Amino acid sequence: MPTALITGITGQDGTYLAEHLLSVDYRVYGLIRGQANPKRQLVETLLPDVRIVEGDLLDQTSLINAIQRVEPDEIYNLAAVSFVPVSWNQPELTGEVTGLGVLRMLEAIRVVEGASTSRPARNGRIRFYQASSSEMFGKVAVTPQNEQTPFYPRSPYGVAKVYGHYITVNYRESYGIFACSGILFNHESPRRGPEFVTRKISRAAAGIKLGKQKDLVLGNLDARRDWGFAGDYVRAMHLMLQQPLPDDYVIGTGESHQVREFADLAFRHVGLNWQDYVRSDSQFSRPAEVDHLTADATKARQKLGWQPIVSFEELVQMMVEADLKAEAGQR
Ligand code: NDP
Ligand code: GDR
Repeated sequence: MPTALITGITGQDGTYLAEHLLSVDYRVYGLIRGQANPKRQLVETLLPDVRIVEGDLLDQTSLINAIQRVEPDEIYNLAAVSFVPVSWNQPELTGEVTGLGVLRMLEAIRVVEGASTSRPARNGRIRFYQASSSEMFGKVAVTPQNEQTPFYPRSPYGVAKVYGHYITVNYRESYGIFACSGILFNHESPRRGPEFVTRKISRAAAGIKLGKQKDLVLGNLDARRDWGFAGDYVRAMHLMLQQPLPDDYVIGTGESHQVREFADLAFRHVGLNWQDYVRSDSQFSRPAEVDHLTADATKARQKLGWQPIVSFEELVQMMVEADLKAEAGQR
């Protein structure tokens, strides 16, 4: 039975990936930080078969200890400061966790596998997945974006992810570590954090429909994103680590939509006109915006045989339906 270690197990992707790996007979460990992390209970309830191991991306020794204890075949590094606006307010923390945290994971693998510049881990057992991001493309000059598109990050988060991406490539090339970088475009679900725009909209549509919320204030309604379903994207992460050679892959649907289109569909699903409830305010604007992202996932389709199943319309409906149920349950 293969063993996987997932960092970021308490996040959206961590829970879907754990479910997927358990469904294909993995032993799954999740790394949880902090002395009394309130999300630990959420993981224990939602994923009782996941074993917990303690560690923090800020603490090198804890990562070495975790790998020595778990002896994983595969490591999925999903942990990060992942909310883009936070990265302007806490740029140093973002650099430490989202950027240098990747280096610490790779160093932990290198140390445990005993690799050095004179002794590469050519037959290294541990396969590593890094959660890279379409935010690395940022201010794009080319649409759609693929593995060859240059990076132009627009936030401290995007800059930290570029470091994480290149250090992953570098440890692969320097030490022979089986390290892959998945450049994933936005993916959402009913488990998405409420601070991200899609979930903010789906919760508001449900709340307004049920008379629990009056209106919704957003930032830039014109931004375009390539939004897919998180459950589809975690399959791609797993597929990357099953290939004969490590490589980097862009993952996305190839379709982009504006924030206002997401709002339109979500409100229409509950029989309301979004323009009656949504307004835009500069408090949610960003110092530097990423205007438009669209994936060219041809390589993933051809080499991994991966393609998304859930459409944009189905995703919006799934999220609004889940929030209607959640809001009604809280009454
Ligand atoms: P979430 O924000 O939902 O989860 C982030 C996770 O990182 C949480 O489990 C959090 O744990 C953990 N974490 C934060 N700081 C530390 C730390 N110092 N040590 C250990 N763990 C820590 O993110 P998603 O699930 O949405 O995304 C997963 C990864 O994929 C992230 O790296 C994100 O940047 C990247 N990504 C996401 C995309 C998306 O659209 N969702 C697209 C492209 C990339 P805690 O509960 O303790 O805070
Ligand atoms: P993003 O996701 O920054 O793309 O990063 P987010 O949902 O936060 O923003 C998407 C776009 O919507 C615009 N927007 C708003 N965003 C938020 N959060 N709140 C608002 O009120 C609002 N109004 C408009 C934003 O300006 C932006 O253009 C996500 C994260 O998961 C990253 O970790 C990941 O790397 C990328 O997706 C790919």
